[in-house]
Amino acid sequence: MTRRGFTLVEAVLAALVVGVALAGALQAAAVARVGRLKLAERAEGVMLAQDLLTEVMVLPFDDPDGASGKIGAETGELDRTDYDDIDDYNGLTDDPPTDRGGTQLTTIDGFVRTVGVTWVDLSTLATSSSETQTKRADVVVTRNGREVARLAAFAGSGVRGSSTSGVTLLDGATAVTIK
Ligand SMILES: [Ca+2]
Ligand SMILES: [Ca+2]
Repeated sequence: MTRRGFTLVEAVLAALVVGVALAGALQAAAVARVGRLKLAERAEGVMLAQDLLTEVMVLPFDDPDGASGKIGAETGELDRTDYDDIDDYNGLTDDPPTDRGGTQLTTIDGFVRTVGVTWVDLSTLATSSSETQTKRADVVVTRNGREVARLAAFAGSGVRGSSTSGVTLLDGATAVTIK
């Protein structure tokens, strides 16, 4: 018996093979796209973290009106436009991320920045509940509730000036943690 072409079964099998190959290719493309989006999200998150950490760390170690002995904004300092020392930012939630003037920093939805500031023991870098001469600021960036980037920096009272030249960045302080 001579064969003049594909039987129906062969045609169906061929279509299946093509279909499976196409599905695999589409899945690979989707995975690549998710990977690209994740990278873009991470890059944006790190940028947003660096931006806010810089805003915090250029400020004086203590309030210009005198060290208050507590972490947090002083009386009458209601928002970022009033903040004038590092620890004023403790507890800040920036949602959506904006600069100090209120201009939104990213067009990507879902990003939120938070800041925590604590005293730390300089020798151990452990958090201290009582006043020390060193403060640690942590900026955490999340997107849709998931942590994207976290940056931390340390400042010592004796080495701080009014400019960034006095900022003390200890080993590991500038390490970017991406999750
Ligand atoms: Ca202050
Ligand atoms: Ca303060």
